[in-house]
This record gives sequence, structure tokens and C-alpha cells, in this order.
Amino acid sequence: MFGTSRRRLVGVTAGSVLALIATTAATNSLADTGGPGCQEFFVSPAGDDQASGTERDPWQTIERARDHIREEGLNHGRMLCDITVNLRAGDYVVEETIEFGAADSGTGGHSIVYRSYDGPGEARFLGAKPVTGWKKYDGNIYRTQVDKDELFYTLFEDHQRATTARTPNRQAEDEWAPYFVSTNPDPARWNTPKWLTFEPGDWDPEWEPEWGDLSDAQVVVWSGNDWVWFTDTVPIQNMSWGNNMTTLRYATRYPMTSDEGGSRYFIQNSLHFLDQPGEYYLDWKDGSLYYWPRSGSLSNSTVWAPTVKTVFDFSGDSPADRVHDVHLAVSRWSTPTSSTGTATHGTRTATPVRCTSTRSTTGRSSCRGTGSAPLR
Ligand SMILES: [Ca+2]
Repeated sequence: MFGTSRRRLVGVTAGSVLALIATTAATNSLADTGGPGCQEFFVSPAGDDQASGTERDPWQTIERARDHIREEGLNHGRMLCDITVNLRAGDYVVEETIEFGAADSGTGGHSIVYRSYDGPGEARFLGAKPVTGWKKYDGNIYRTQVDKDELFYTLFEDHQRATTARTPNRQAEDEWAPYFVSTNPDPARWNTPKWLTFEPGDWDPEWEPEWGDLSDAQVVVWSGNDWVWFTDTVPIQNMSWGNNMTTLRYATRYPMTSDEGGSRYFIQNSLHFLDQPGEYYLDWKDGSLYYWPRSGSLSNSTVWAPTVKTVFDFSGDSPADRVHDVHLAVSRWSTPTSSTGTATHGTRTATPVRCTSTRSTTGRSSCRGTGSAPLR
């Protein structure tokens, strides 16, 4: 079902799934975009990369336009005006990060402009792909199969992030509370960060009718008692129900308890914890995915699984040879903002594609667009 690599799926964050086209790396006015004699190309989700790239015969991917400009040398030497790539309305599923290198730069003081032709927000680049094949499993819970080799760590229903099935349940969409708190029965165990002892009644032995049933489950804990600026997410290794204790597969960053008391935590990723709308459980052993839709039914909504961590990547060969004069623009319309200049709509809206220059240890300069638009 998923054609992408595990590498790209690891570490996917909530904000990285969708990138609306917005202005970034803009250094010049866009007032001359698309002027007489300037080359324009068209891309549409319904297009074909074997097409000619015209309005009536558009390409399907932004990469096809980028490659055409690069391979035909349209931006080599001194450009006489901007080159415009018009992105027609629709969803573009991004299965690999879209990369722009120094060879994709504008030249001669002109730019290559990739713009949402049909208006702000109409061309949407989705770092996710639909999950299909759902069938009713039990009550409100649906089930489907995903590729075991390409698992993921988050899920979306339409543009809203789902929650890994957990207990205790979140009391609100914008809160992680409430939590359990680890206990401290034996001061000799304060420095054993692989052992978590729980309050009797917090954990239910029925969660593990057979040995190992909780092997997919994880503890998400703010270890170190009252420290709040990080969490450890650690799989459960085994249970000792008689001692109200679990042994974690890995040590947490700090001890689970101290003389100040226990650490707050919740447990996640078990079918036993899937008991409210918006929760999902992924059985890593056989690739079964379970979800309770917020909408009540999957007939009118789409579930998305992430494909990439970074939607757009602007980079260069060195700090002195960076990609430049490439614009991602919200729309094709220009709006007068003063008597002396114009600005695209993108300069007046939030900028979901963030672009910052960094230098790696290899000296490679990069500028990454990490779609940070909220999915709602
Ligand atoms: Ca739950």
C-alpha cells in the first residue's frame, strides 16, 4: 500500500504532512512574473509527465517542471525574465522530498516562480498518502492492512491528527492530560530507569491475556519526576503483574522516581486502549491498522499516513553556492501594497513553508522547507 522507504517515515512530525504553497526564498519583486516573452509551464494533479507542460497539456509533477528547466538549460547563463511554473488546483501527494539544488536557481536577476495558479491554498503538497481498504472491525473501529516494512508513527483523518490509542484518554484535543504517575515503593529502585511501578488499578491484567500481548505497547513518560521538557517513549519488555511493575525495553533518560515522587506517564499502542474517536492502533507484527474515526464513518473522510518528513528541500553545494532566486508563491495575483511596489498574496499570509539556512558538518549548505501548516 505504501511505496516509500522506511527511512522517510521515521520521525514524522505533526506539522510536516502538508505544505501549502507560500512565499519563500523570495528576494525579488514578482511584479514581472509571467510578462511578455517569459516562459510559462503548467502542472496539474490530472496531468502527465510525458505531456508538453502547456496549459492544455500539463505535466503532473513539480519535479518534471524543475527537471525540464534544468536539463534544457532555461535558467543557464543570463535569464531575461522570470520563468513561471503554474501549479493548478488539487492535491499533490509527495512520496519523496522535492529537492532544489543550486542548478535550479534563477539567474540574471530573475527568478523561477512556482505558484498556486488557481489561488491561495488551491495547490496543496501533501507529505502523506491515503490509507485505503478499511473494513468495519468491531463497533466503531475500522481495520486495514499496511506494509509492515513501512510503518509510521502518526496518522491523520482529513487534516486532523489522530492519537495513538492510549490510556488514560486525553480529556481534550488540545491537552495531553490526564496521566498516570509511577510509584515509589522501594527507595533502592530510584536509580533503575527500566522499571516502572504503577498504582494498583491503573493497569489491567486483562490487557495481557497471553504473555507478550503488550509487546507493541509503549510507555510515554516524563522521567525524572517533575521535569517537563522532554519525554521518553519506550516499548514494554514484560510485565510483573504481581508486583504492579513493568520492565521497559530500554532505560529512560532519568530514573522513574526520586525522593520527590513518581513521574507522569501514559501507555499507548494497544488495541485495548482504542476506546474513543480519533484513536488508532498499529499492530507492528502483522501490519494491521485499527482506527475509530472522529467522523463516525470513513465513508466521508480520508485517513492519511505520512510519507516524508520534509516536503521541500532547498540546498546547495556549499555555503557560497546555494540555491537562490526560486520562489514558491501563494497565487498568481499581485496586490498593490504601496505606490512603488507590489507583493504577492503570500507576503500577507502565514508562511507554512519555512526556509532557514544551515550548514552541516560536511559544509553543505541547505535550506529546508518543512511544511509547518496546521492540518485543519
Ligand atoms: Ca484510549
